[in-house]
Amino acid sequence: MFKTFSSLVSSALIAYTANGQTESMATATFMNDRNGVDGTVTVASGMLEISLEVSNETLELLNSNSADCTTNGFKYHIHEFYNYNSTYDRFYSECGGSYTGGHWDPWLACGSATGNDYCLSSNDGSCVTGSSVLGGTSYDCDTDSFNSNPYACEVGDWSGKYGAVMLDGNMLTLSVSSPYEVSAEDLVGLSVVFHCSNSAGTRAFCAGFDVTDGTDDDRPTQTDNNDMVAYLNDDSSAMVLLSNDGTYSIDVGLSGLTLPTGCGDLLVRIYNDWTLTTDNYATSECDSYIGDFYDPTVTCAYGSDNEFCFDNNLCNVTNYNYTCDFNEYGDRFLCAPGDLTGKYGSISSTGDGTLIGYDPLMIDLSQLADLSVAVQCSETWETVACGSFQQYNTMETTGNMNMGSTENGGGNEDDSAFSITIQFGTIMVFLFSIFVTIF
Ligand SMILES: [Cu+2]
Repeated sequence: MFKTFSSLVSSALIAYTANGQTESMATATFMNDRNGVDGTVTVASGMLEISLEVSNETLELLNSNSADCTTNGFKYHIHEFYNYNSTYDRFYSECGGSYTGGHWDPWLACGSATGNDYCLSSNDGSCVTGSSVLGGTSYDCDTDSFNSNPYACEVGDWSGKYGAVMLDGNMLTLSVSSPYEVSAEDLVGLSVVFHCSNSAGTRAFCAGFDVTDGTDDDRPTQTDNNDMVAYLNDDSSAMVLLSNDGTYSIDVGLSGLTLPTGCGDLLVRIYNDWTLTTDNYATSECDSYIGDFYDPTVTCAYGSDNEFCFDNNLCNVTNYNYTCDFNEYGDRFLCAPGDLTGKYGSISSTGDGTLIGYDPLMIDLSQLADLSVAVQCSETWETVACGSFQQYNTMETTGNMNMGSTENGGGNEDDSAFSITIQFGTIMVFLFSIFVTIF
């Protein structure tokens, strides 16, 4: 069973690599002879690195024009665009709103400088208040709130998420990473803007991003989070398993499901409740157990009861349409984190009922503890199976170890035999090495 799973996962990873989705590198380049700022801001494989040297003349200019510009370091954000013919670095008013826009905020966290038109702060006709996922009405993004809920921060509010970058002599140096960070390709056409840390937040310097071939480094994993699983049948052979390394393995247990006529393909989506106390799965009456669609980034996808959604229209804008194009960099942030089908594809009702792969923007698994998953008909929205999320325990002995394979489960004997074989092999290697040492 272990072999089956690992070979499935590695073939999924190979497929992911073969899809041309290996990480590139985005670089914003600052050249000393332009504005006295020299170095780069780079993004690759979920890592953000800043290495800039600011000349004495430039520091004096910044501080003489804006009191306390550099005392508490610089703030820095991804801005929506770079309205120039080149990505060269610029200074002061050349970094203004007409050239760089507001903060890039596809998850609708809605800080005061957001560029997202659906934020109340940016547009009269709009409605979304700051960091609404935390339940309040004002923007709340610092390192702590980002660590507790990544959807609380504007994706582009780097200094909110990681803290201001402080001058060390003339150097600004930073290296941080997160599984929720942008990929290089998300930054095509976007810019980085550094601001004074004074209350005015004066725009100091900026540059556009260039995207080039990068590394094959792995993206960061959700190291502090447990793998989460929702079982969908009584022998736990059907499950939705989301892992902290970004891999997923889904088996809806197709042979055990009774599909209504006209069901169409099957959708897999995350819901925000579980009220069935007697069991952790169901194949009927699901709609009374699962609550509403889990929608932390205010997408207003089908079933969302987010307070800013009105019959699936965000802020009651009638021509709003939820779109999820997960293969399109930048746009992939518009997919609801719980729209597994939107991200991974639907499941054919005539196939084997499984989906496995790698998600470079895996949902924050720490949010799933009280949540559930639903398997639904794409044509009728009927829910044909559901289950509640729990921590996935790889050592558990009650459920079987069938991980999305179409083979039969019930592999406990196999597993113990496998483990005994390993231990026997280890002992033999140990004895052999003693033998070699002696003779
Ligand atoms: Cu900014």
